Amino acid sequence: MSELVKKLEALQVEAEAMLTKAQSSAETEAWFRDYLGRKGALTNALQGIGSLSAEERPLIGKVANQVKVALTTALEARQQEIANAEMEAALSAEGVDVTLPGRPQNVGKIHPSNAALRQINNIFMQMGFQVYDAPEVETDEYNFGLLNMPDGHPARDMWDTFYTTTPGVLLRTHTSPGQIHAMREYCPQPIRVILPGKCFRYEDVTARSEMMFHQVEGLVVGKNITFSDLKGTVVAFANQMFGEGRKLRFRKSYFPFTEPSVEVDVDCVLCEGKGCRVCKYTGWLEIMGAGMVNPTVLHNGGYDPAVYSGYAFGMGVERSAMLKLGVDDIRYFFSNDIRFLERV
Ligand code: 2NL
Repeated sequence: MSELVKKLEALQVEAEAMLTKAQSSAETEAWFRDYLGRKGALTNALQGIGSLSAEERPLIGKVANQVKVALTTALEARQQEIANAEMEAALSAEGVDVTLPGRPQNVGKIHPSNAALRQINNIFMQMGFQVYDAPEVETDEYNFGLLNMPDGHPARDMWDTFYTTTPGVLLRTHTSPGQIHAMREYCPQPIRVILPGKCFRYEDVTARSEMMFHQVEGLVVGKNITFSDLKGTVVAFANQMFGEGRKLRFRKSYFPFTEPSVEVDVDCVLCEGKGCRVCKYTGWLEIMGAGMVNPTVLHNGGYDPAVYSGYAFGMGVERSAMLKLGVDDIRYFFSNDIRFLERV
């Protein structure tokens, strides 16, 4: 009997010693199999219990139970230690050092077309112009007919046009049809509007022309509006857009919807008139077309040309941005090259 008790006590000592060597959950599981499992050392040691006398059996049973409880308690304690250690290790391995510097994020930027468009809008809004919004899909009548270009008018060739499959419906080639809408909406009140937006031309895409681009057009209609008003407005605009003290040049030109018509140049912002790549060595940059609204167009808008007069102008937004920034290819604006979008 005392032999079996000694055996059990020795087993406990050994098992406890082995348990301290277990370093992981897997190792404590193996230890459990070795000592407490169905085929473990404790079960093994108790195999001889059947041959013991009825007096001896309860004592051995009691000792065996004490050993089992002691080992089970020790196992739980060891498991807890290991779990804590594993948690510690995981925390220090995955730990976040909040004092490290952050990674810089790419922030979005206003597209250069929209930036230029907003700048132009702001300059005219400060001068009392209202922004008027109009459709990009138009009728032949609004895009050409009411602008003094009836069917077969040779000036229609100035605009290569995207037609839709619906007869008489097209993508506007300029923002001018919106000005007719504005006149018909506001007539007979005086008007001072600008019309920013997309225009479409059926053209080969080159460094100088895209099939979609933005325009800003302005229209002023009232009594006693003169060419001087147009000049004063254009000078004020050019000084804000291209820099104070710009020289301006008005050249005679032709548009079917204005008479007289002019094209406006500023002295080159890059070379200040000396001649460079951007101004093609002329010293001048063309910034807009303009003129006094043709009486036929005033009449089409609902205004009596004997009582009312007006001026109008139009400019390409990407073109203006290219001149200001010295960009030499309009395709950069619409090719989504992040290097361009970030730089300008
Ligand atoms: C250019 C020239 C221009 C207009 C647009 C206009 C509109 C109406 C009546 C009269 Cl409703 N004129 N617009 C006038 C002159 C020039 O644009 O080179 N644009 C890029």
